[in-house]
Amino acid sequence: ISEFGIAEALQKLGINKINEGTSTGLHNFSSGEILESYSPVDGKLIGSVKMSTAEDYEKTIQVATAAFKTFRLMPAPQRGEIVRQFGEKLRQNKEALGKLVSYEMGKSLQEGYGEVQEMIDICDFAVGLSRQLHGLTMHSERPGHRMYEQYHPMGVVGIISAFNFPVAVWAWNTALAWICGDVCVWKPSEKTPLCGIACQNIIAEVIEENNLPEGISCLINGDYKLGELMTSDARIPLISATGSTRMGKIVAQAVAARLGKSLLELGGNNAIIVTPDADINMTIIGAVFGAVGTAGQRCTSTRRLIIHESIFEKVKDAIVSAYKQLKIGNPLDENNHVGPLIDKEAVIMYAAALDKVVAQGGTILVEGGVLSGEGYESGCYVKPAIALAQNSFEIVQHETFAPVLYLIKYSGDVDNALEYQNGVGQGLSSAIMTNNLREAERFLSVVGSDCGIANVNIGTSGAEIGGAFGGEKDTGGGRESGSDAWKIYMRRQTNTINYTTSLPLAQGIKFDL
Ligand code: UN1
Repeated sequence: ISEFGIAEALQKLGINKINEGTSTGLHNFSSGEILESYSPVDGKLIGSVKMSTAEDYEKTIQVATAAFKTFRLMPAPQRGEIVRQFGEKLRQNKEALGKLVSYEMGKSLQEGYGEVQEMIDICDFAVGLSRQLHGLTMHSERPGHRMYEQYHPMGVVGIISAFNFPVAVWAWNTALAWICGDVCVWKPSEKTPLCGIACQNIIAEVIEENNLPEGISCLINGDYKLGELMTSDARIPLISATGSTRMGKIVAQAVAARLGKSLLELGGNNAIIVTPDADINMTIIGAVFGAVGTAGQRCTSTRRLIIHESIFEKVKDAIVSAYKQLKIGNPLDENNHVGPLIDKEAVIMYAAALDKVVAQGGTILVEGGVLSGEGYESGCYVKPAIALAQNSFEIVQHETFAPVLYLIKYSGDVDNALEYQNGVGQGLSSAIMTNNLREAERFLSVVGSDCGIANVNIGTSGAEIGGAFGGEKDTGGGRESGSDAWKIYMRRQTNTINYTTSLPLAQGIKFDL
């Protein structure tokens, strides 16, 4: 471990052997059971976290609710200054946090650093936005009246995040929520609890240095039961949840039952359409990174390549030979392309998907398998696999969170490819590889991709923070990060002001007393 500087990283981030899983920024406490975090990289215990009980949760929500009462009074640009300082701390901790992300989650070191970079980027974005929380002004139909809208802070934002982006997704939500004047309560994935502790330690410094109300950033740790406390809690007006479609449906129903708002970022089943006019070299780079990056555990990972029959053999041969170059191993070693899956459960799902695609009529083009022996002791390393499949196979319709890529052949024009592309439950990310303007525009048009993200000559993963991130259908419909995604963190108020001495009614209604 020491050769990768993990021990130093843990020390820099204030991670102990046993950590309190509940934090209100200035106080850390917890009375629950111990959750151990093992690295998928080498199978070793990294550290433990004491989980939050229902009582710990209750204390936390009370502190958060109280913090909101003062934090909402701070002018938005001053809140932006707090986020700016948080971004600075992230810059100072980029190496340590990136290493922890890589070691606890298993993504490559470059991707670990990239994730921290996304946090820094969203902080910068939020700082500028803190002076731009604009509402519109409208022309009133009544003389001597003025109409406008304003956005007010909403309250406590509950964040439930997934293991695959253990730090960035939290930052996308918090950086925006904070400039909007909200306070946050975060439940990270049970699979990456130490990343949560590290982030909370970083923001706690900013809270302390600025004498901010304790509770603007809270951390809780626990399983789905803690999530249920959050989703059913009317003191949390917005729940932002990232994870599986199955989890999202449970969250959405619980939040809707109390008429709360939810922001859902759920599964993807992302495809790249490769047309006869595609640049094959670009296609291969985009497809391979999309399919094997983060070991296929991004919600934007490329799961399907929909290839025109006229170039099918050429693309197939090129991608099969590219897969032969892939080095699988310790993700902290920058010579490796593919790290481990998150845990053994994920390995079982990966293996089951490969069995299923064969049982359902598919053909394996690049053999999968679980690796064993030196360097693979954790049992979480698998070979990225490729199968020839039909879009209609049940397994192809399903999001398998692993490096399994399906090649699907289409004939005729791009509309046939679009039918496959859109013919799945999920609607997160999509891409077309083509130099043909007509095909590209068709793909982006109203009859084109039905996804929240549609790219031309770029793969499906690796979105920048400046755009709104999210998707339709089973992906849940939420948008976070850039563009105007901030609006969901605020409540909109329409104001009409009458500066005359009479009271005319709208719609010309007469009401004489
Ligand atoms: C996710 O997988 O949950 O587009 C988010 C990307 C990243 C975010 C992925 N910026 O791949």
